[in-house]
Amino acid sequence: VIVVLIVIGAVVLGLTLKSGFESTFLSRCEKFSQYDCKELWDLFQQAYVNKDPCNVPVEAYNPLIAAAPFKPQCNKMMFWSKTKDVVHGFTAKRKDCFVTLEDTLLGSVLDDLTWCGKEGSKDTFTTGCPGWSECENNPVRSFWICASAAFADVACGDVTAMLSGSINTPFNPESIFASVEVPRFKSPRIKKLDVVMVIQKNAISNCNHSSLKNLMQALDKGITYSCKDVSKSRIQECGAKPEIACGACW
Ligand code: AVW
Repeated sequence: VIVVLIVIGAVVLGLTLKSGFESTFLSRCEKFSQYDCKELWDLFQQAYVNKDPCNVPVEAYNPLIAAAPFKPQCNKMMFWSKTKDVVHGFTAKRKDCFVTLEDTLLGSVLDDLTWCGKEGSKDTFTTGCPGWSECENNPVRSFWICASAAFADVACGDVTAMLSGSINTPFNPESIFASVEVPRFKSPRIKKLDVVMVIQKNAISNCNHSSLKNLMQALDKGITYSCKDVSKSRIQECGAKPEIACGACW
């Protein structure tokens, strides 16, 4: 009898205990009201669970994104490449100015997480998953490509992108910004792209960098381009001083 009870107990526990990953997903999700987080968790899992972790296509996340679609927020949408910390440090304080993908429900729920499934298992794993470029169709990379595409698809008005002056190729064709987002910027829905080059002491490039010519050429005809070199300290100052108007930050 005791053995039977222990077995039943273990099974019940196994069915009800949430993994740390699921708890993180749900608790981050619940900070946004109006969504059924358990439903989103189920749709999320369906994209990669019980699959070879190198065989999760970008489209696998379409049902998830359809259930929590990105809202167009004209003139406030912020893109970035290799400037994650500066951008999020800023947008966390100035939600009145800009929204990034990582400030939306799905972006914030999955930010900085790693996950994958395994053939023959209904579990979510957080270790032993393929690295970002280990195989193309890995669960993490496919999610960020799918989400970035959907976020760029609804961009409108004047959009902003923060690029890094501390790297050799601020507009890198391999980046999500260049390969997924810029190609979806369409006139007349988008009027203007404002590039902010984040300049630190160690800067090696700025708005004059040749890769930005490629950005200009990649832009849909009809979208105006601008670029400004802005020091990291000025961006931080604007984050710290809500009295500075968004339009006066740089
Ligand atoms: P990024 P993107 N390993 O700074 O233009 C793990 O290069 O590509 O900028 N994760 C990675 C790797 C890697 N090697 N490379 C990229 N990532 C993930 C969404 C990681 O989460 C927004 F809308 C890293 O923080 C931006 O406009 C993120 O991709 C645009 O995509 C960005 O890498 C930035 O993509």
